[in-house]
Amino acid sequence: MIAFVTTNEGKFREVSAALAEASVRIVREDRSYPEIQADRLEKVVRFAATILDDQIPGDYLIDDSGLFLDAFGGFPGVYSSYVQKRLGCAGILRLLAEGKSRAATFETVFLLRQGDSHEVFHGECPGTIASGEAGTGGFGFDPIFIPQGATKTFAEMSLAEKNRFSHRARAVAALLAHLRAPKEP
Ligand code: ITT
Repeated sequence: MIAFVTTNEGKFREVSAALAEASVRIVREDRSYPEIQADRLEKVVRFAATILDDQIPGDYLIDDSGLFLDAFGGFPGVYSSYVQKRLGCAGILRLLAEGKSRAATFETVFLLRQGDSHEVFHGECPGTIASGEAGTGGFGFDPIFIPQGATKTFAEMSLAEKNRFSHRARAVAALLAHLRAPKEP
């Protein structure tokens, strides 16, 4: 059994639904861990693992995600949580007024600790920032993000639909490929 360590219920719902399709079960461990200031999500999860390794006895999974805006060199990126709390979706829409590029990418990095090993998995979803907020599903920046290939925001999609496009679902696919790969003897 893998513990998914997250304070974010929305993440847990998405990951557990995607893994359930492959008959992999996870349990939620609702606790926070230190997130360092770094330029890449991968560094954040790798540092967090050095703390969680002593706190969590068995196998665990963590997810660090961010919204990267082209117009601002990737900001808020690793600072997405702070920006979501302080500015919210409305703040992002204000920043993008005045004809700036609306291209954006969501990224997720997972770290899986199994036994003594740490494995990292990435998922990305390119898209655009909508002209206004739409939809009530999902969480965080979902009301303003339209993934490439869709005409509505993540917040206007069902969980299953979001999982067909999302950064997190792509990270789940990479995780599943690893879990299914034959183990070294
Ligand atoms: P953890 O306990 O797992 O760290 P968190 O919500 O703090 O939960 P992150 O630091 O990874 O998670 O999230 C960064 C921010 O990006 C946060 O404000 C989220 O709401 C937002 N976010 C992450 N994934 C998202 C998604 O799929 N859709 C919309 N917003 C998302």
